[in-house]
Amino acid sequence: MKKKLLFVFILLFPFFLKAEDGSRLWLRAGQDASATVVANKQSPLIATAMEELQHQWRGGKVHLTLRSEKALRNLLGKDGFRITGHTAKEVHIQASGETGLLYGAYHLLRLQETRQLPDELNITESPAYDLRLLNHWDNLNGTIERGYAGHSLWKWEELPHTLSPRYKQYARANASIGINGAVLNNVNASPDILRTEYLGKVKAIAEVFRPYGMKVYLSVNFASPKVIGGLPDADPSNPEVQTWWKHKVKEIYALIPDFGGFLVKANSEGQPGPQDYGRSHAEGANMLAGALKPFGGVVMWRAFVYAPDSDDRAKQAYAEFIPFDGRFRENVIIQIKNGPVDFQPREPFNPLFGALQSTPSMIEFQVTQEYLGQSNHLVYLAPLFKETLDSDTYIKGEGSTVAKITGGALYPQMLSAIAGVANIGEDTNWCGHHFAQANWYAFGRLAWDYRLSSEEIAEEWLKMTFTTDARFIVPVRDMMIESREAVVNYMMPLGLHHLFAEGHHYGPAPWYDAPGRPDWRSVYYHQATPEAIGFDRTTNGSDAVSQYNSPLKERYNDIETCPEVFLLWFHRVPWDYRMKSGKTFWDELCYAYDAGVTQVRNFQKLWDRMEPYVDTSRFKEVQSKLKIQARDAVWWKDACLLYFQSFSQRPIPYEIERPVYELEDLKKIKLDMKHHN
Ligand code: GCW
Repeated sequence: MKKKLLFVFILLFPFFLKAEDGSRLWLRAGQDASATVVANKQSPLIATAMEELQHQWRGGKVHLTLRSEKALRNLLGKDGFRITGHTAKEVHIQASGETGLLYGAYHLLRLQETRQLPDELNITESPAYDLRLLNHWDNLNGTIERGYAGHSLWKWEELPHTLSPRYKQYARANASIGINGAVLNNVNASPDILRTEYLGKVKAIAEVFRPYGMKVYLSVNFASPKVIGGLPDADPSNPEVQTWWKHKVKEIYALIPDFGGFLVKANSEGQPGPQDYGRSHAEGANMLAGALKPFGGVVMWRAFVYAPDSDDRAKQAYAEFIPFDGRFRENVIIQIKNGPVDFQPREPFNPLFGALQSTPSMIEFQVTQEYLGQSNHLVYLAPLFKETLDSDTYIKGEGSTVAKITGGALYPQMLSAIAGVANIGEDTNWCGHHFAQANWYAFGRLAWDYRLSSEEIAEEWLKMTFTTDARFIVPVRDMMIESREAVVNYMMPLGLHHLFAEGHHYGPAPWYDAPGRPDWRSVYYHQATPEAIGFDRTTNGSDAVSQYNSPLKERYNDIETCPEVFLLWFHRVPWDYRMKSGKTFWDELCYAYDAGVTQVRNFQKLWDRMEPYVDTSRFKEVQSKLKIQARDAVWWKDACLLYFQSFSQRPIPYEIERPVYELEDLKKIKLDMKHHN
């Protein structure tokens, strides 16, 4: 009888998995351990490390040792650590900075939770980038630009007196993956953030972050001295303007001694900047850098600039910034989006990487999925991030990857940095989609070590977020890895880009051709005609290829050697062009869209088989998001193929699924989502 009961219990066990809401992220370890932890120094930061280990570590006694030897400091930097000893007996974490001890503690716990702990420990780690930052595009009114997980975490109206418990949970989650700073507000910045009243609120957040090694940064509006300072202008060569910034920076550091610095979007998409006064990006950035320098702050100056009158948006950041290479102060870093246009499902890397040689550059990724199905589509972004990081710029011969350049391994930079536009909001599960948490996680892990593979990161995350059961891990990991190619296939394969509906950037509108800026219309990007499709960026066209170093420029310039994934990015391709597969271009395009739909359908089937391993609520939530994704994939496929067919005048290959929508109906869809361009 007893045996029988046990059998029934085991059989039913998976269905008793406790409902989970995703609020604990990847930090679901039991808090009931009682480890012995000792440290050779006491401080709030070390106390965080000790507390985490005491409650979660199930091995032997842990010694945290802060050491001051120069050799160790050179080896590990301030954030690196060494872990030695024996898991079950005694473990030693050593570092030359307090943050190193904290990261060492989280590393040890991660090995425990992912069941990767060896008996003998001998680990040395130090991060690839000094500054590993999230950029929040959060507005002071609580909305988030391109945020798909609810309102902002920052409750400006109740700060500084009321501190939401989520500030601490947020800092802890970041620290656990090595993220060490956050820009709190939108790059389309309200000048109000610099008012004394708001700085007091920022200070309160900084105090919650500090014991987790997280610094705060702010986006600033270049016109602030005029708007809130009452000056007649914000001209960087005006001594009054310079003095205003100096005083403002002094005020900030008096409140927040470890304040990180400023992020600036200037003369971009209507934001004010030095060009309003005939001054250059360098003059603008240097003025702010001068004010921050005495306090050790940095200026992250964005290179996301494009004007409507250029013949090719993709060329502009390079054209505007290269003339100023070497003219920026040493605490300025140019923050460059991964691709030359705008966070598309696939872009070649931004040619500014590997072209700016005397100015530090940093990479900006978008973790929030503005152009990748937002919080409805399961798209794991590590493969996208790695594609850019691993891209070879050839600036110093083969192997000059974007990662090495931005990480400071090719030319010396005072600081190296990497930023990800956050996908975090006040939703219970933080990111809107349970699997979007993996993108926050992957960003942090790659900022720490870009050599980690997408697979390793997915496995770590899955084990901590769901279960360590291999029957779940292996297939779901493979689905995650495939998901990035899937979204490229059903949205914009073969080098297509920016076919999005205006404003919300969610659904397809390849037909979009309304008056207004040409570079905000889809037809600008695909240029389909009855003869061909694609943007000619070759030496015969806009010549964007020449912004890349040899041998890339030659490779991209020749339609025969251009990687097919970038074909329409660089070339106009006749509909009957023969692809490597032997198919015509038109057929290849149809098959790619169809493959994307099939991939999502397979994700649905796979997920349903995973039901025994996942608690009911998360299982169902992911299941219903996959349904939306499958419907959207068909919507994308039909919209793009039916529309492009009106140019190609060729049949959709008979083996593939027939369209189920009418083009005219799809053109009428207007989603009620409020966003500008
Ligand atoms: O991707 C585009 C977005 C804008 C954003 C801009 C930028 C913050 O559509 O919403 O503005 O990029 O990065 O500045």
